[in-house]
Amino acid sequence: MHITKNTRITKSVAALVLLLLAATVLASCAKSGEAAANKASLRIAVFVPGVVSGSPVYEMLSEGVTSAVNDWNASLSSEDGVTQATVTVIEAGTNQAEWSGKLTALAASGDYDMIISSNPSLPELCVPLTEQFPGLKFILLDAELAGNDAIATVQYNQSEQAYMAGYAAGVATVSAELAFANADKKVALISAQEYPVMNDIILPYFTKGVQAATPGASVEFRVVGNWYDASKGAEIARSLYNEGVDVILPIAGGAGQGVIAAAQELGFYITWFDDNGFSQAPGLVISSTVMEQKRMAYEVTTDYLNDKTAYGTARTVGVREGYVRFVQDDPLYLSTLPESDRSRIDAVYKDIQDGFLVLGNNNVVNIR
Ligand code: RBF
Repeated sequence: MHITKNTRITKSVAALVLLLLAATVLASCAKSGEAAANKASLRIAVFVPGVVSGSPVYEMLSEGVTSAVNDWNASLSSEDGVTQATVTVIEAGTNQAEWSGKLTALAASGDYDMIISSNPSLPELCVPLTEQFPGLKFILLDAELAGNDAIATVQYNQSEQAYMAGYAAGVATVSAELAFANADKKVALISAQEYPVMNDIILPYFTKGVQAATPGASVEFRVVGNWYDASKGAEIARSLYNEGVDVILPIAGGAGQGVIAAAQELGFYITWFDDNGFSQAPGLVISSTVMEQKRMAYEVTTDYLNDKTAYGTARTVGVREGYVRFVQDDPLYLSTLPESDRSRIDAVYKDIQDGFLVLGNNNVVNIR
């Protein structure tokens, strides 16, 4: 009896325990299944190859992604039961030798479903990771790679961007009204480092723009050696000024701040790149040729959250698509450059907008 009773009790306890266990397992399965389903496309890492501060391309990247995620989360109704999207910005720092290891660690953490980044060196770092970590997606701006079904890229037409920056510099260096324009027809590009897009597109098209505005003008090219050293940037700018350069295009991240400081100290002009830089040195910045990276980062992130990313594709966008823009409406553009100079620059920009001046593939085609 005893034994039977005990056995019965033991049996019912065991059954209860089993039931409870099964319920717990089922519940946790459902929970993790649900979490997995919800999380499957919502954990985003912004991988910054460098540091955000001082680099317009990275500021626009992180701002655009963050605001897309915030808007997406705000749009979710509480009844949706959908996990909110998350975004984490990770700065890889200025030691480029460490980027690959840091990117691999990020992928291996399993904490992210999509990594978004920006600069032309990223595709080759990401391709091996798409094989190692299937399911992980990459969206790369300011980069180009087609044919990998875990990677989508968008590049800007930097032939147009550099040509406009050069044209403005070429006009300014011979301006009759700009106080710091000297008699030498000399401008310069200071780059943080040499890289294929710089050597094959930005410098050549900057030069073409300068010489289209002012035949016979010369373009000096100098390299800082990193994307952060403002005092080196200033030192290079000073020596260029002493050689007769009166307009400089800095593409140097934080080192560009040194070029601005030198312009304020000595009196020369800046043709700015990537974002609107007029307010950096009012009266000395003669132009800003921007890439709409914040809007692009917002749009590609929103597409991703809506499962609309076209992986495997490489998009190129420029002036006519509205993602490369010469800033004409800033009051500082209007007050810094005289009308006679602006009308020359604006006419060339209009030709690009209207499709009469086609820039790219190492060509300048004027079809008027
Ligand atoms: N641009 C920046 O503004 N800041 C950077 O730290 C930066 N790092 C770069 C590193 C590499 C390896 C390469 C290839 C480009 C880098 N760029 C950087 C340049 C950027 O991609 C772009 O060409 C310029 O901003 C001009 O649009």
